[in-house]
Amino acid sequence: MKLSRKEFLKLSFAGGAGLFLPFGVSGCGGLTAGNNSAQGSAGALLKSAARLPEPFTIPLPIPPVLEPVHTDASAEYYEITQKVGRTEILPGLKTEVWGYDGIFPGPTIESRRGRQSVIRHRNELPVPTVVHLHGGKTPPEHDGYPTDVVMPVGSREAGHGNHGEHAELNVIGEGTFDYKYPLDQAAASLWYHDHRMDFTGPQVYKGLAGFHLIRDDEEEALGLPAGERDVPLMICDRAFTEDGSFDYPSLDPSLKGEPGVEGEYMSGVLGDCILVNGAPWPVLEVTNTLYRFRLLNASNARRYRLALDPPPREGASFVQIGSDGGLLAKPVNHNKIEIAQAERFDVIIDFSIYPVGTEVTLINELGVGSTAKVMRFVVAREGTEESRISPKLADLRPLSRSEATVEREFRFVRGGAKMDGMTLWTVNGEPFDPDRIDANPQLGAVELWKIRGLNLEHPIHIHLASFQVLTSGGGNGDAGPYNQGWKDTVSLASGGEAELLIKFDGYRGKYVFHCHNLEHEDMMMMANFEVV
Ligand SMILES: [Cu+2]
Repeated sequence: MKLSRKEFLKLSFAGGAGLFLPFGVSGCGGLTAGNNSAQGSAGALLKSAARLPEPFTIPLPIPPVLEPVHTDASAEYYEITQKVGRTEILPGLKTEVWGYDGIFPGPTIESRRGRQSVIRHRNELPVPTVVHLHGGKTPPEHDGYPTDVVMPVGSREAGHGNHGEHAELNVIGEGTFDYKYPLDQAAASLWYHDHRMDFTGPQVYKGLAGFHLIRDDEEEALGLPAGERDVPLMICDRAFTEDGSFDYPSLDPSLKGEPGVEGEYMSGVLGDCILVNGAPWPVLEVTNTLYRFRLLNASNARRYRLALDPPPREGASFVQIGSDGGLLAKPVNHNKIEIAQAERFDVIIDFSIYPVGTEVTLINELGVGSTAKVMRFVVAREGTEESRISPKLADLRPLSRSEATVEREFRFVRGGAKMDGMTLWTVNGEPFDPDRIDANPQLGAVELWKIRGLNLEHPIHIHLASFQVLTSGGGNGDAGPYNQGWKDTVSLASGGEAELLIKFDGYRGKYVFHCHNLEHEDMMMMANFEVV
């Protein structure tokens, strides 16, 4: 008899604590696999068999901006087809991607604050998919709840309806679904990606990720770099098989049956090739002016500490103007930026400090060898400065501890629960269960959440509700240098803690919060809250 995941979990936990072994004695090689931490990231390195190109030889691609198919008084309407594409990522080889419109990254969507975007997703992939707009304030039925799947086109006829976990899935679309995003929120760099229950890691790894930028008048009045000088940078790591395919250690590479990865990669899949906008270690020619870069770490498990080599002779390497949730109150200078999975840093680099002809490399101080390099800028020519960095950016009211009406604690830890021989990742010792609600915040309330990560690094993402970091373990009793402004994802160091002031604004309903190490997420490090 083959049990569905849910049945298995019910059985596993029927005995309560009896089956719940302490961390490290769970057998099946769990301890070594669980404690893998490489290059500052939870996970194990997968090495490419294909020949990787010389760094800084391939021009940086910019994902195309999607045109609406039509527009009315309140909304733009878009159409995206999720399908298999073949693209040349490594010179001379073709890589199969599962992409939005068959490309990786997917097309960039640009929306105006307060104007609804309606995006019709058509699923021509061989598996169910779920779209989540990461950072979006979205009603629950459009947020991409992990079991709210869009089935492949024609799946009924083709028998895909017999998908192993189908009984637990809530089919919201047979082939297509219109995701409606009100986008009543400040200008920010959001991204959209797959969120299918148990299979988010491999489906994002195959290419299901793209930018969704929100613009507004307030931001445009600031005179920040625009047009070709406003550049989204999606950074991720991948490994390639000899023929150029993405290499990912799925137990079932068809992604139709058994979820999960080979035991060695339980704590995360790290690749040895760094891609920016889908190109390996690309190069971008710039003028000696200000540029805005929207940094996104779209990796499954890799964290980065970004720096410039050489650093500027004077001034800061990066002037941060925005974070996950949009503009900061005022610019913040950094010489390094630590960015965990799913975080965004909106930064300005001032290339006028470098003589024309200088090559400036974006490096990753947490990487080793091939993963220590990210991309290169070449200051190719003089340019006319048309932008500036305003000393005041956005009205951003800091939340205070006294505003919190409820306090909660969540521990993100590898638990003793096992499934198919794998030790699961858990929240407060519990693996994900769509039917269990761990918090019931009131609509409009501010809550204080104390979160702790044990054993390994965990980037924690909360859907719907943005938050301000009050303290983080890495700071001196404060938020630390990398947690400015409104956030939707916070990086917990191994053994790290953070206090979050979360504003539950927007909509009532059930949403998830989870670790954004996608292998941890797929192995159950996820829980529900319901805004009431
Ligand atoms: Cu994690």
